[in-house]
Amino acid sequence: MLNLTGKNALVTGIANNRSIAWGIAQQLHQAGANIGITYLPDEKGRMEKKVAELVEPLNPSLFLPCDVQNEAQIQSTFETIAEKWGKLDILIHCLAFAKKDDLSGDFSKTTREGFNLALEISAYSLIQLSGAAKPLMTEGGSIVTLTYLGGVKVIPNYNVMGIAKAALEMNVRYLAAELGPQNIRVNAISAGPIRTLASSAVGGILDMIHHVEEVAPLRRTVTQTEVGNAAAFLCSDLSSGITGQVLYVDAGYEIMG
Ligand code: 0WD
Repeated sequence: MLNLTGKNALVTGIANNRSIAWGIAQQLHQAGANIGITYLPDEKGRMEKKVAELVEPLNPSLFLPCDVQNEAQIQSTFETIAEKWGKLDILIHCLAFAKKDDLSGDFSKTTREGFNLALEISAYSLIQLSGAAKPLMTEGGSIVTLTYLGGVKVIPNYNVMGIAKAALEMNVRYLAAELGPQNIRVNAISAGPIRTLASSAVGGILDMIHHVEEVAPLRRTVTQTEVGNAAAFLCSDLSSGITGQVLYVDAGYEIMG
């Protein structure tokens, strides 16, 4: 049975009730995990308030600001985990960012600044967070990140984020190779398109969703809960032999020609 009792799980990337990370946090909680949440802080504290209200039913034992562009905040997050939890078992990396201008139009117009920003937040951050998690995963662990088919195939308008996802998927393999001897597994879920704040920045996302509904074997898109269930599996002992993989949770769309 899928049981995460006694596991400490840090979930990043909850912005609102549509966030994939919210679907994941709920399923980890339901499986019995002790939950810690990080949020992206803003100057007026709006995000903190909004996310705090949303996650209250999960009774998180840690609730911390963590902007992955801020080294000090990352360090402080993991210092708090060391102090309050002692060990970490599960890390959910569920965040990405690119400027809206870089998510439509000509890919060749991507600026150096836009490229660096997208790659830093969406791909480098997995290296940073995994590096910080490594010494705390003293009983082994599971790291799960979120990727998209646009990192493997050209999807209209996904542009620079496709490059970031390609880098992210390769990060998964290199991290899995390094951390495997410590029984830390690293995997990605490649989710089908879901309407969220982040995906609404991608030009033509609704067309893509309709296309998936017509073409995918299951003739529909997937839900945050379905992604959450797959994440819970990847975080549990049921997947103990799986690392360095990209698991498609996309109603089968990826296999279609
Ligand atoms: O169709 C989709 N929605 C898919 C999303 C299909 C396949 C994959 N994904 C991926 C995304 O690329 C991302 O990696 O899933 C992950 C989660 O995205 P989401 O749930 O679609 O989007 P959202 O609810 O917006 O959560 C992403 C969050 C940010 O939200 P906003 O919209 O405020 O940028 O990532 C967080 C933030 O909470 N985030 C950061 N967290 C820490 N530091 C940072 C940062 N610098 N920047 C963004």
